[in-house]
Amino acid sequence: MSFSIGGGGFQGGPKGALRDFGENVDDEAKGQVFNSEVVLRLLSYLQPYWRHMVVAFVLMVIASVVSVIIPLLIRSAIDDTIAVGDLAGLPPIVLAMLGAFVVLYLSTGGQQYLLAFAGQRVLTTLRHKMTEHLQRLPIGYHDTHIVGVTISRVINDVAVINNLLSQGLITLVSDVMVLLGIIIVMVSLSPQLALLTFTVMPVMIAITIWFSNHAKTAFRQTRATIANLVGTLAEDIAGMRVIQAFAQEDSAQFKFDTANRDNLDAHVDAMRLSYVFLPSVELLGMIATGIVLWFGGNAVAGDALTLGTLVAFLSYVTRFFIPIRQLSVLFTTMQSAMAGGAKVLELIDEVPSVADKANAKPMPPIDGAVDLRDVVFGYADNEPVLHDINLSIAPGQTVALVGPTGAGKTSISNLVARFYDVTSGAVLIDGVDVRDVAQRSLRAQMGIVPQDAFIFSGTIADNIRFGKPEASADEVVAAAEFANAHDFISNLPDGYDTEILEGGVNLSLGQRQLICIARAVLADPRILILDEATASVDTITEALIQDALDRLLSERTAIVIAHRLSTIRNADQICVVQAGRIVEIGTHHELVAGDGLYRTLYERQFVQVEADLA
Ligand code: TTP
Ligand code: MG
Repeated sequence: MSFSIGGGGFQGGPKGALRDFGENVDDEAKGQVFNSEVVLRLLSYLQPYWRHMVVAFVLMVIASVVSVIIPLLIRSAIDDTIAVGDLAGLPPIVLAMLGAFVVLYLSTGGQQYLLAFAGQRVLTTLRHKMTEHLQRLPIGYHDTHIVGVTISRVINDVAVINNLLSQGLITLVSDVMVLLGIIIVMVSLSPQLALLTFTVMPVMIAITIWFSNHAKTAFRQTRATIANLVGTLAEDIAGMRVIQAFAQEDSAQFKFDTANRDNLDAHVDAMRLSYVFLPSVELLGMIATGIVLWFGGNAVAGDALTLGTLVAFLSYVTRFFIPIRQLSVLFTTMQSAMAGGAKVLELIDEVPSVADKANAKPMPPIDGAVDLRDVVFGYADNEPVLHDINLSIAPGQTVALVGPTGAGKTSISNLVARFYDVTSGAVLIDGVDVRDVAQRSLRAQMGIVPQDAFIFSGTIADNIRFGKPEASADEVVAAAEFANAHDFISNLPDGYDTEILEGGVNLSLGQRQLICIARAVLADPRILILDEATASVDTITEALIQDALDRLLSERTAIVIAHRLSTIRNADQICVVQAGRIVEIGTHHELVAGDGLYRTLYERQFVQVEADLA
């Protein structure tokens, strides 16, 4: 179990080992093309850019009108000048067409620019909102959600929403407008030819329905499988050391390949759009053109229709199928966006299980009394892991929690830091129930030195400064000296400015622990929670760490999940935790004098160490 650092509430590493990321596939949204609730809520993010959207809309209307007018200019060029041999009228029409193309060019370009401008900003806002909310969600949320899937929400799902908000909605309106415009003009030019063109519509509708039924599942799967792929990859990279150590590269590769192939299959399915549907629309367009050419040609020969009208009509038939094709592409974009949007909103709506009350006040400066009263707690409902915990710690005392693995020591410390709320009973600090005060004001006065010594990328100084970013260079050095970290840091070529790689891998475990202690020293918390590392370090480092800890613990209330004999011996109280209960409590001498679990543990575990040290 990783732990949080210095009051920030950060998670140590990716979770979800050996979990099947595929669980996600089933709960993707139900393939809706339009979910008004999702769309309305997402649209509200466009609100700050309403001016951009209005201008884009106006440009879109202009572009639609111009594109419907152009074939009419061609018709006029043929019927009014070329066909009657009066070429004097041709230049103005050509000029008008050039003008129309320039207007089309500018309005389309401007519209694209405005949409991209607003869309990218909405994207950034949504990502900001999501990460802000992720930081508010309690550790319990992060412990139970797969890192890769969460990343996929923030990166991929948000991107499909952007497609919808920026391009999709405007395309929808403009395509419908162009389609209506073309239909009106076609009917007014020649009702008979228009009706003939529309004969292909039933086939068109049929294949659209066929396609949408097939694509629905496929597009849902592409979203789910990409989340799965990111999840698998994130876990592989995080667990690379273990994969290589156990020579399980092949099985990890197999697992990844499976996820990769699922994603491929989903995409190939979805690609039906390109290789079946779109050519079909194209074909129908050609058939319609053929029909118009045949009947229209005859009509022109019989003087029932002018040549210009026929040419204009042919141009409309071609254009008629462009918005239809775009609308069907949009249809799939909408499906992805509804699914992605629902997921994004679900994350934003996730109610933190540990939340500040509406009237939560800041925690006053802490003196350091900690009381656990009749505490019962479980991570899952009806599965308590802690029972009837009663523990009273006076300000400045050090309490050591000892006991077998899985007994509930980390869980007790999780409650004191309020990473979780008790099921019943209460945790009081200076007599104040931790649920009545603002979480951050509470944790800002607490320090946590985690078992796995989490180090962020950045310099050593940045890491020491983590809990108190405004600390001066002198303060950082003083904290490092206090923590016995100064010597090793100043021996590094770049000293305090040494860049730490992700996860702190270019530092030894002992060095990382010393830095974490310096971080806690600088933050100077009134209450310190320390999950002592069991990993063995050399005896000199061990002595340095112990010495630093002794000083760190002496000035404040401390709850130590203790493995070091000296920590335990010097503790004011030792709590022996077993199966979620405190079974013994007392000082080292009192407990050794008894014949309970502590004495057994002590004899088995520590006496040998003591003999070694002597
Ligand atoms: P812990 O409180 O983690 O037990 P521990 O800290 O005493 O053990 P160790 O010495 O190995 O660090 O766990 C108590 C029970 O709670 C155990 O059954 C696992 C469960 N648990 C969760 O379900 N979720 C959690 O996040 C944690 C920390 C524990
Ligand atoms: Mg633990």
